[in-house]
Amino acid sequence: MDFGRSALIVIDVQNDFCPGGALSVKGGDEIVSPINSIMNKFYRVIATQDWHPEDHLSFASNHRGKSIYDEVEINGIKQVLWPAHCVMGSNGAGFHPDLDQNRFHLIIRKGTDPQIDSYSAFLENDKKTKTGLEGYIRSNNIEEVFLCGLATDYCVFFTAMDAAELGFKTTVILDLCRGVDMPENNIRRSINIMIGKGITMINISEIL
Ligand code: VGL
Ligand code: ZN
Repeated sequence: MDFGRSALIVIDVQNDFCPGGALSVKGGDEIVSPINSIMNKFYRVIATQDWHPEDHLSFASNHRGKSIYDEVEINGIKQVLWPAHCVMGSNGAGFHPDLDQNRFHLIIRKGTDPQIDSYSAFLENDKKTKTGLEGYIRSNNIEEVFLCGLATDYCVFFTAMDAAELGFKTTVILDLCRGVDMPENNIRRSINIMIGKGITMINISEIL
């Protein structure tokens, strides 16, 4: 495989998405060391952090009478209500302590606006507001992106779909992702939609 001008995008490998965290993803910590082991293959390594203010609209605690995992519609945008997670500056928002941050060229923080969520590292959930990641990638003449991280069926999925839509050759390293799988079979459904979009699915063995 040719990694010429390609970027690895490491999505949300943060304490709150790992076992013991506020929105723990099963096996989230298992991907840390293999992700470290592939970083040096890529021209650029970009990491993202979910980075929410305390009054963020995605927190169930900010909606009277609502429970965790309820779905609501706010300003015409569907929103799953999550336990409070990745509060900016908190330990839960920090990268997993074993993740090799020294190799990051860029860190993108998303979901910082209290009134809008951002699963994708490219566009907020209004599908309009840009995070700046597209500009960085184009400025660096990067044509191909490889994705790994958390969660397969949320932030990895939406980032991959936007990357493909923007015209970048997009590959998901599936065994370096872990998902929420909520609702049931959401991971499988997300993978099928990504494949339908022309996104390539590989495993780490195809990189090492
Ligand atoms: C994520 C739910 C809420 C993710 C972020 O990183 O996949 N999921 N916020
Ligand atoms: Zn979030």
